[in-house]
Amino acid sequence: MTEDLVNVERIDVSTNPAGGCVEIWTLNRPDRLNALNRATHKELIQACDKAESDDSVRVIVITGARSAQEDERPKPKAFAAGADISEFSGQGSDDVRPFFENNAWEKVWNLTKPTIAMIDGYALGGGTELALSCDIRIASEDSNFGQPEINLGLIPGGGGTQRLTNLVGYGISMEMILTGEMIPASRALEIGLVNSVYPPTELREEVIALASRIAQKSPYTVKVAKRTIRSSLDLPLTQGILAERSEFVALFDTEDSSIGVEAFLSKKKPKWKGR
Ligand code: CO8
Repeated sequence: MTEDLVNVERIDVSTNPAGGCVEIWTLNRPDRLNALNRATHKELIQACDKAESDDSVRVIVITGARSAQEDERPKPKAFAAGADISEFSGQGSDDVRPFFENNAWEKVWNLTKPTIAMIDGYALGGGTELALSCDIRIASEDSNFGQPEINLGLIPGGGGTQRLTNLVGYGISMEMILTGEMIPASRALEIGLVNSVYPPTELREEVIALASRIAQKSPYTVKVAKRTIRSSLDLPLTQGILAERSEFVALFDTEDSSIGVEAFLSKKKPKWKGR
């Protein structure tokens, strides 16, 4: 592990077209439960820019580092225990506005490539929100989620009031944000906050397997699917259906749709071109 606050690791998996990879971004402040300070935000934003412009990156996984277990008092496991609260002290709205207007949560949300949050431990406040900025959330049985900002006299500021509500519904989102209470992974699974829960020892393998399955699809079609599903969050149903039709029809002009259809008909595996 390097000294980077966001450690970027390229995992070679079988991709189609070949030569791609899954990137794992590890938030690397385990002694602070991977709390997201300004420097970490900056590195997350840089990682987004790099991955977006690198065609070989097919899927991005975001996770948190663990503190050394040989420490006298090892810190608990965390995806991220939120924004770094020590940076809030003495700040007024004019101090924080520029930072929050250009934030890593939206940058991750706006990535055109698929993203998976791999959560093992605490995901609180901005940590839950970072997971919510990803497309898919997979957690270990040891994970806990929450929006405890209310206990600081704040509300979620990284999209939690909106993305959490979209994902789990109005009533549960209200309960989580107004009480600030944590929920375990089992409850997060029940309410649809995470897609799956695994024993901690199996988490990484399962997430890489999932990312690899996605990396076998045409990267072009994956992007179109992501933006079309995303549009359902902003558009009324009738307009969303029209948007889907337009994206669907346009795909018939791509090489990959011809490749996919012909491969099916000749009972072969498609070899995507990514266009
Ligand atoms: N910020 C800074 N330091 C933290 C944070 C944090 N969010 N969370 C934990 N730490 C530090 C602790 O201070 C402690 O430091 P030290 O060892 O020097 O005393 C170390 O991490 C280990 O933590 P604890 O000793 O507290 O561990 P415990 O097992 O006792 O408790 C908890 C673990 C329950 C996770 C506890 O640490 C906790 O409650 N943390 C704070 C959680 C929280 O309130 N998060 C919300 C922060 S506000 C926020 O996220 C707003 C998001 C806005 C996003 C806007 C985007 C545009």
